[in-house]
Amino acid sequence: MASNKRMKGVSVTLPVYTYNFATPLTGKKANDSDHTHKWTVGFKGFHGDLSFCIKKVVFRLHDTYANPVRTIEEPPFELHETGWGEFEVLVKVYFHPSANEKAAQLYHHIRLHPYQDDPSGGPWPKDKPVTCFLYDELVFNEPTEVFYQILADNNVAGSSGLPLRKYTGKDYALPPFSVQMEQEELDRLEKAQREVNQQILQLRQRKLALEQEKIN
Ligand code: SLL
Repeated sequence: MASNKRMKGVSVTLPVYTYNFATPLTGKKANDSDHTHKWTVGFKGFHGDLSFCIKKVVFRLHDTYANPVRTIEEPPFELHETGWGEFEVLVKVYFHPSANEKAAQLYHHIRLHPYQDDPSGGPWPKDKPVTCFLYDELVFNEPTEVFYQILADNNVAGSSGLPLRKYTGKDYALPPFSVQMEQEELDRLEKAQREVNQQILQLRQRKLALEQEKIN
């Protein structure tokens, strides 16, 4: 029978991401206030609906908002707003009491503007949402037996839930993260490490040669 005893040496990682989508306001809405964009900010995992372990998500907006603290108690854990500037949102994730876990704090930078041309080469289309996805992980160190069982029942223990292949479709609302993307990043890091090691070796040899020259 699972209990509230903590599982020594066990750690479970839940990959998650925060996101935002933004589009410029048009027509009357744009003229009636100094707000320039409508946007959505949210929090999700890769294992589908996370309400089995998450009780609520609190988004703390910039102090220029009248009520900066917004609580979302049900999935999708997302919030729709309008505004004029980019800023960092504090995303506080609260777990069900049965999890016996402290709230987790993540940060998401709300992006409103495209900082690059469209991947097709032309300027960013006016009505195309600007998106920002940030990957993060919730790590449960020594979870209670009860919580571990809940995580296992929802396929979290032992699987990252990340899609295997890179996402190449057109749905702007889907995050780009995948096992393939992670592997490509690891390959890039390994290649860079090899190059740096090579340069260190060459510099050492050069230093040695110069020292020899000095002695002779
Ligand atoms: C900036 N550092 O200066 C940022 C702050 C704050 C954005 C951006 C508030 C909307 C409202 C709003 O959009 N704040 O007034 O209700 O760009």
